[in-house]
Amino acid sequence: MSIPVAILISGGGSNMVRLVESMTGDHPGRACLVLSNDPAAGGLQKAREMGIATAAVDHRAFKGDREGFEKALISEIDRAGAQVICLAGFMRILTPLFIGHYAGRMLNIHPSLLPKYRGLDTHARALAAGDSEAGCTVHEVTAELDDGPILGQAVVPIRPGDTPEALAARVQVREHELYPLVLRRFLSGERERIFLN
Ligand code: NHR
Ligand code: GAR
Repeated sequence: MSIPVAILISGGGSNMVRLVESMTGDHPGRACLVLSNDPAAGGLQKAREMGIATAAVDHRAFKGDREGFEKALISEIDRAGAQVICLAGFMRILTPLFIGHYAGRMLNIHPSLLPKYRGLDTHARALAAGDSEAGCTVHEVTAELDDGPILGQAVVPIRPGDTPEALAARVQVREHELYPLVLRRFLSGERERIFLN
C-alpha cells in the first residue's frame, strides 16, 4: 500500500509536477491531492492535466482568520486521506494549529542553504551578502519558520553578474532533483541528511 501525499502550492507548481511524476511504480508514495491557497495558481491546471485531484482554499476569504483558513485546509487534506504533506512553493505561514495536525509528516523546499536566509527574498539576500554559493534545502516543517530538521541540501554556484532571477532559475534545476529524492527517502523512513554538490 502506498502512502497518500498532499502537495500544497501557491504558484506555478514546477516542484509539484516533479513530485507527482516521481510517485509511480515501486515508489512508496502516491499523490492524492494538490491544494492551493490561490484558485488561480498555475499549478492547479498542471495537476488536473496529470489526473490528480485538486482543491483551492482562497486565503483572502479568511482575512484576519488564519485559523479558519487552516481548518478549511485541514478539511480538504483529511478528506483526501493524505498522510504526508509537501509544501512546494506554498506561501502562507502556518500556525501551530495546522502544524500540530501533521507533526513529523510535513516537508518544505526552501530556496537557500538553511540555516542561512530563512523567510523570503533568499536569492537577493545571498547576492547582497556577496556569497559565492547558494542552494536549496528540504526540511521538516515545524512551528518555527524554516527551522525544522534538515533532510537534504543541494549547492549551486553564484556567478559574477548574477541577478536574483538568474540565480533562482539555477537553484530550481536542483530543487527538481532534490525534492523527489528526499521525499522517496522520507517515505522509506530514512532521516539522514543528503547533500548534492
Ligand atoms: N509554516 C511554518 N510554521 N513553518 C515553516 O517552516 C513554513 C511555514 C509555511 C510556509 C514555506 C516558506 C519558505 O520556504 C513555509 C515554511 C511564506 C512565508 C511568508 O512570509 C515565509 C516562508 C515560507 C512561505 N508568507 C507571508 C505570510 O504572511 C505571505 C507572503 C506572500 O503571500 O507572498 O504568510 O520560505
Ligand atoms: C520554489 O523555488 C521554492 O523553493 C520557492 O518557491 C518556488 C516555487 O516554484 N519557495 C519559497 O519561496 C517558499 N517561501 P514552483 O511553484 O515552480 O515549484
